[in-house]
Amino acid sequence: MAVYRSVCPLDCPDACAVRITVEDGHVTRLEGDPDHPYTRGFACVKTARYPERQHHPDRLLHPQVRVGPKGEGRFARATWDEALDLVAERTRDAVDRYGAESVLPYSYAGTMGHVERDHPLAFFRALGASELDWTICAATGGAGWEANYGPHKLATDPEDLPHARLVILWGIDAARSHVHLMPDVRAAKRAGAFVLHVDPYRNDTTRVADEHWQVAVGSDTAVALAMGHVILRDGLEDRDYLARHARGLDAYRRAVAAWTPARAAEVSGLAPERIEAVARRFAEARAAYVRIGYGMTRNEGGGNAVRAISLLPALTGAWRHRGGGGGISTSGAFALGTERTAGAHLLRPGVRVINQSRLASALLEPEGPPVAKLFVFNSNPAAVAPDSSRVRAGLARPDLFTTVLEHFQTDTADYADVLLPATTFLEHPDLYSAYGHYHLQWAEPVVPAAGEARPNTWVFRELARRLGLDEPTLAWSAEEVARDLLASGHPHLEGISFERLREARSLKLRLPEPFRPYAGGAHHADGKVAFDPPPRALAFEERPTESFPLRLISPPGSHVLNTSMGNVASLLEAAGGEPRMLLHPADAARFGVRDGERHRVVSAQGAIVRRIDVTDAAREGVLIALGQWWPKLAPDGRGLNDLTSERLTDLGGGSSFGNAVVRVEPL
Ligand SMILES: Nc1nc2c(c(=O)[nH]1)N[C@H]1C(S)=C(S)[C@@H](COP(=O)(O)OP(=O)(O)OC[C@H]3O[C@@H](n4cnc5c(=O)[nH]c(N)nc54)[C@H](O)[C@@H]3O)O[C@H]1N2
Ligand SMILES: Nc1nc2c(c(=O)[nH]1)N[C@H]1C(S)=C(S)[C@@H](COP(=O)(O)OP(=O)(O)OC[C@H]3O[C@@H](n4cnc5c(=O)[nH]c(N)nc54)[C@H](O)[C@@H]3O)O[C@H]1N2
Ligand code: SF4
Ligand SMILES: [Mo]
Repeated sequence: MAVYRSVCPLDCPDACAVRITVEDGHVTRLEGDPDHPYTRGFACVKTARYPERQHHPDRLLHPQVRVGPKGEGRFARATWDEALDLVAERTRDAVDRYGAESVLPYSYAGTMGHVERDHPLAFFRALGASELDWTICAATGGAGWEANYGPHKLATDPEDLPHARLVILWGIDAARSHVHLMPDVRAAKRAGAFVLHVDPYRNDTTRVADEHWQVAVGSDTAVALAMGHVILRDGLEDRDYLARHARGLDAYRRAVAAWTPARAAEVSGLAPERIEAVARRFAEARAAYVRIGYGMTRNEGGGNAVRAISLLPALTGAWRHRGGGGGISTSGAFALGTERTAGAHLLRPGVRVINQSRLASALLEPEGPPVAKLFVFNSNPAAVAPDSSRVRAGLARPDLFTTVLEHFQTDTADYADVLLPATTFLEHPDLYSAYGHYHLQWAEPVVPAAGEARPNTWVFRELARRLGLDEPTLAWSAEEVARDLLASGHPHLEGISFERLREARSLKLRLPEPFRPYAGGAHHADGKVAFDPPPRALAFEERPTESFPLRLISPPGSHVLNTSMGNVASLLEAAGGEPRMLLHPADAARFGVRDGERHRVVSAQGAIVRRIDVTDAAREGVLIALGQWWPKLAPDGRGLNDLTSERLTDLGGGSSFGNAVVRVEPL
């Protein structure tokens, strides 16, 4: 038996340092690293089950080539040479016939490792393929943040959070989606901080809160502007901070004048006195901390919501106080030299960019050349991309050639022409940054690859060779990629050599001491926080109607991570055996919903069958879907995204999963 160190690769802000127990070549245990200052000895319930996923009997072990119709998922075993020769030949065909932009990589965050996630992009850029704009998750929130603060998202160091005097968890279910934040929230609370949770869904995170604002979906901008209204009306702003570090305050002042707490109360359903009281408390606390989640970014007004909320700590100068400020992501501090490893130097000017949230349209109604060659890795678009029935129709196109590189035969893999087995984080080395803390990590393989599984980077190196791409960076090893990433020369990486990182496995960034991001202004060219143009509380275009009276949202499932753990039996069982939704008793009475039974949920895009639990944990008017399941493992074989549309958000061109309006019918 041996215990090795590794890093959880899942798309989660915590990027945990983990300890892996290996017995006779088998991974038998995964635990949080007790010595890591952020992980502090615990992993989450999902990843603790990774050994079951690692040795799952359904792991893909060999390359395969489709034999049945697309979507049926019947394959015959092939050798790597046969499979890669075929993929190379069909890629060359597509390029010859329609130009290189007919090739599209579809990837996202199956692994957050910079080697296995980002380096493959260099292959596609060397080829001149269409670019994929990563909009499915963080684009709206990022665009909102950057509109205020400029590039490079920074956040208060979570390790300073215990010093906050007031904590707002806004549109985040941290007890599920960011579990390692919770000990620090509790520490702040023990030291006397007031904790507010803002979420239409009363969940595990709400339990630590002193107060819960069960707001209407999409009403956050109005509420945050009303808080700004109270702060300015009562003269509670930090005038010195604003004079030095803000621009556009006059425009903001005029905009919030219209947003009285009474008006915000009408939109949000909150009592105006609660908005008044918390706004004053927020300013008076000085060290007020607002952790913004992605929940409120997943609708058509999400970018403005992030802007309105994240201006509050600037308005009161909270950034200047230890533990104050907040954030949506720490990712901007890592300052890795990603340009060459991801092939930015190979990008052709004007190359077609395809928005990932509109995959269905890109496949079915392309602007420009058709997508003839699709390459999917680190993602499961047949499940996670909006408007799945159209995504499936696109994937079923007979003239499309699709390669899928995966651990398992997902719903997406069922549509592959060539299905290739990928290694897991326990089988390949990688470098990890984080979006919830400031530790950089390196991990090495702890077990040999299952069957003939290969790293993504190996596959693209082989394809580059077959396609005659002689760009030298494409042949880089993981270590060469890591060395180049670390060589950006940014002060945060000073003294972090590859050798030191390999030895230590985890090193905290060299942040200025004390670390008070935005205390001295923002990253716009003029160094100011931008209050202009003021955030706008938009009336949604898509509103509940008589036919579709309920808003559908999909907070994180406690036992799954997107669809990545979606075939781990013990987790599915712990999550209730099948996907579930929650509905308020008043809505249940209105629509004839019987507690715990299956119903049909219908939107303008499609219909699925789900079991619905009746509970006032859901806000009235909101149907809550708990976590994403593999469509083919749901009772009706359909996924949540049969109900969602390709509508984009107000900023960043993001997906709008929380925008859908639906009705519920008896079966
Ligand atoms: N257990 C678990 N953890 C995860 C994931 C998972 O699937 N499962 N996914 C990971 C990924 S990829 C991501 S991006 C993060 C996302 O994690 P979070 O940042 O927590 O974001 P969401 O999951 O989108 O939603 C968070 C909360 O926002 C609420 N919400 C929805 N609409 C609104 C609104 O209009 N206003 C307000 N105020 N709240 C709203 C939801 O009810 C939910 O409780 O979690 C990561 N961690
Ligand atoms: N309705 C609705 N849809 C949503 C959301 C929602 O809240 N509601 N959330 C959205 C969000 S926040 C996100 S981030 C996306 C997530 O979308 P994705 O990034 O597609 O995440 P997963 O569904 O977890 O699928 C990741 C896949 O990558 C594979 N994988 C993991 N590691 C590797 C590797 O090293 N190599 C290869 N080749 N494959 C690997 C896994 O096996 C898994 O099948 O979904 C979005 N979709
Ligand atoms: S999913 Fe998040 S909390 Fe769970 S082990 Fe991975 S990084 Fe840690
Ligand atoms: Mo995400």
